[in-house]
Amino acid sequence: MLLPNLSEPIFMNFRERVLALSDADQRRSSDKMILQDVDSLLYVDTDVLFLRPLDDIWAFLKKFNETQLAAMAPEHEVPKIGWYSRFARHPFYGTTGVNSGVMLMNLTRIRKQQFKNNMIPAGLTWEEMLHPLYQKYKNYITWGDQDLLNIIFSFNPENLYVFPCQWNYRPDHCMYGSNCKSAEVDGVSILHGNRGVYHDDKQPAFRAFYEVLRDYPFDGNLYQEMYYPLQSKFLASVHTLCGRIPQVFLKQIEKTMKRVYERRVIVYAGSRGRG
Ligand SMILES: [Mn+2]
Repeated sequence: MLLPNLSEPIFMNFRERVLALSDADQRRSSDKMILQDVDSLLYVDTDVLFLRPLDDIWAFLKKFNETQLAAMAPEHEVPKIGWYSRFARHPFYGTTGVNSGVMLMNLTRIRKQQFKNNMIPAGLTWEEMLHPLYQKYKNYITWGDQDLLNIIFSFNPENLYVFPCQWNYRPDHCMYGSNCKSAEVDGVSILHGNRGVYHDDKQPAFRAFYEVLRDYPFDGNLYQEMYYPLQSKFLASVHTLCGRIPQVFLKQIEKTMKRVYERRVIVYAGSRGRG
């Protein structure tokens, strides 16, 4: 099953509701900890595009060891040019921090965990910890929820599973040269068009994906209406470093196309067999 324990997808502003960041939000909400009955969820930004089935990222939940309860990709692959390593004025996870644009959360474990923190020696639950932590750091944080998550997992690194950059692929992974090794091998799995690149002319390779997926008719022909337009838009982006690696961007689309085609052939052969 694609989303165990979720009878239907839930769409809401997770950034505010799951993390309950602002003062106003805290006072207003009588149900502080939401989604009481949800076991696990995938939390994503609105500027994220899936280039392969959702089940594939969901499968990481099963790879968690006993202490892990959330998963994210690093914020950068190169500490020398990463944002946190150069500019952060608060604790962050690892050497480059993590990016919260694509995050898996095991809420059952999160609800049970006592998190280490730098406010009191005893552990605190997620719910008890968030607001005081926000108060403590609000003048030092730049990237909202992501900074708070970095602070939390800097004190509790054993609770985080880090998945490779191909699952949260951003312009930082190619605009100064290709630095996401896992995408070079397997292709981009989830594309994250941060910096507004789906809507401006700075990274035409990213914009190509946004426009082609936006215009794709879901009953359409994958080759003619997705793959071919992507290839031709890529040709127009070779003047950028990201546009010079179409194989990295297109590999998972090719695989998905093949999977869909094979499934159709099997269904067709099956129906003929029964007839
Ligand atoms: Mn984003």
